[in-house]
Amino acid sequence: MILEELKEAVIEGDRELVEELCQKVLDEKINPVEAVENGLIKGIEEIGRLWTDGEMFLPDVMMGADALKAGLDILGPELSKAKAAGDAKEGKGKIVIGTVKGDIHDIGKNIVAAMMTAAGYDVYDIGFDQDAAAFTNKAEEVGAQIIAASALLTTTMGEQKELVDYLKERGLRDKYKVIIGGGPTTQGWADEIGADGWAETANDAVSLCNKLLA
Ligand code: B12
Repeated sequence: MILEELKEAVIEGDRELVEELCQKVLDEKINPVEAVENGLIKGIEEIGRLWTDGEMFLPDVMMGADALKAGLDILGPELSKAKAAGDAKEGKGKIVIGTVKGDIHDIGKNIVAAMMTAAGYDVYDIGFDQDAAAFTNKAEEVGAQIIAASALLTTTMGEQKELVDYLKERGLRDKYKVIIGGGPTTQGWADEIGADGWAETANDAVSLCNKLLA
């Protein structure tokens, strides 16, 4: 099964094989959303487990992440097309997304951004290691409705609170819906810091945006 092969290729950190398999996904018209969720993500999740258990080391984790990203480069644009044929409407709203200051994890953020784009949102991705001012300035510049902040480390999730506080201090809090996500975050954390929403997966992130802007 190609999805299982994709997962294994990510775990092996075999970039060329991941690219080859992703091309095959497109050629054989396999649903790219499925390939991302049940192939690429499953692979990096397994890497996370192996790393935690001390069965894999940082260089191999990095190779796996690189292989996944190469696959996402191929499938990302197709996610948009796959959905565009369905229910997506153009110009649903503008979303600024990024990973918070001190945090370089951007795989989850990239997947969320791709799904949001696929759903018809205009997505402005400011990248990783971005402080509250960077999120805010971009949102002001493009006239966004939603600011989405990703954090993967317990040591950086506090930056999500910084963002909410930063907006409050500048009298901008009511102007934007702030949503958060990433490994260590929860709905409870979102409530605690006064964010407008939290989601566990990229699909749920899209549903959350739809709900917030309805
Ligand atoms: C890949 C990876 C890396 C790669 C990152 C590559 C990259 N470009 O992103 C590399 C090797 C560089 C790396 C580095 C580090 N990492 Co790392 N890394 C991971 C790993 C294995 C996978 C993360 C991932 O991509 N998951 C797959 C994606 C799809 O899932 P996700 O990010 O959670 O995103 C999904 C949802 O959360 C949600 N979502 C995500 N963002 C958002 C945003 C919004 C708004 C919403 C609504 C939803 C949403 O949707 C996504 C799709 O479904 C995790 C293990 C794990 N269990 O998560 C560790 C992990 C996150 N890393 C960890 C650590 C400790 C580090 C380092 C500090 C290690 C070190 N000693 O140097 C450094 C950090 C450097 C830094 N300053 O950021 C720890 C964090 C522990 C903690 N609780 O704080 C983890 C949990 C591993 C572990 N068990 O110890 N890492």
